[in-house]
Amino acid sequence: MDAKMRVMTENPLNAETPIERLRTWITDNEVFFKRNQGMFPESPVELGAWSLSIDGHVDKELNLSYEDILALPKVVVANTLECSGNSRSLLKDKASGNPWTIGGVGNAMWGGIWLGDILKKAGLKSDAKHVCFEGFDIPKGKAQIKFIRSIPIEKAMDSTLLAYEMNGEQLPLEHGFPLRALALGWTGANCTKWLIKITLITAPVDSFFMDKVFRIFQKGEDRYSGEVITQMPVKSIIFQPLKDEQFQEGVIPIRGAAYAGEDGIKEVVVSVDDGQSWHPATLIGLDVPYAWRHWEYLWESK
Ligand SMILES: Nc1nc2c(c(=O)[nH]1)N[C@H]1C(S)=C(S)[C@@H](COP(=O)(O)O)O[C@H]1N2
Ligand SMILES: [Mo]
Repeated sequence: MDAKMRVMTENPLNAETPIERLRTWITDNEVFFKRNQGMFPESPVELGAWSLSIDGHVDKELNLSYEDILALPKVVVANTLECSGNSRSLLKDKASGNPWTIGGVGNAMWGGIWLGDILKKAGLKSDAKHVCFEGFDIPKGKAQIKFIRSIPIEKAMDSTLLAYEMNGEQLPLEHGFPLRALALGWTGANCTKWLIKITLITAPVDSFFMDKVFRIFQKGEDRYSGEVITQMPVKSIIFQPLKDEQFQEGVIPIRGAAYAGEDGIKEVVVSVDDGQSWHPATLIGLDVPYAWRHWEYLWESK
């Protein structure tokens, strides 16, 4: 792994992208943020020994080899992925968890197949309402709690990818080799890595990672009563200048990326006086579904 990543924990590996490396529209694989609840194998699984099973409320159970997956129509799509804990360390109210600054997000081109294509092959029973994903990473700690989560059938049929390539390379080990889910525009927790099993179920899965975490709730509230985190809400990060960087008076470039999950970005405004006045930024670079939009504001300071 690139030594320049900011490693928060080693076992399991949790590391954020150095801020300067967020400045390209595509985030390089070697510095793309890595977020793990459990331990993944130190070396890649033998592809011959790997398969993906699809079971539960389907007409026909499937067991697909890596070759079967490669034989399906390939798509390559952009997707900005963010951990829902990103920017946590910048909150005024302290929140527990990995102390992300703004590097828990990245944008990549992902190659793979539509999950909907496989689900159509399996045939959905009429009561199949949620799609549950299981990876083969090993839970950490005594509790042995696996990272198990599900997404609604509509999202699974409409815009969820099973990816085996990341930025033109084979999906890296840390990012879920050989296959991961990507619910496009939804937070990282909806994108299970190291997939081995997909189960069609009738309601959201009853699991620790569905019920106790990745929900929106306030301090002191019952976690289970909170809404499950799905799409990424609108947000912008600033990756230039860096925090505490000093300038002479003159033109100071302010640059960042804005993203809104399944929605596009229409405009970005910037304030350099604590919100008293706002200035339109220029949107730059590619404008592609599910990908962040880069922007720039040239601040003429005096
Ligand atoms: N199997 C498995 N999938 C997982 C996780 C995990 O711990 N195990 N972590 C999730 C979380 S919380 C995030 S933010 C993303 C991070 O993806 P990345 O490490 O490829 O950036 O993976 C998700 N998928
Ligand atoms: Mo996450």
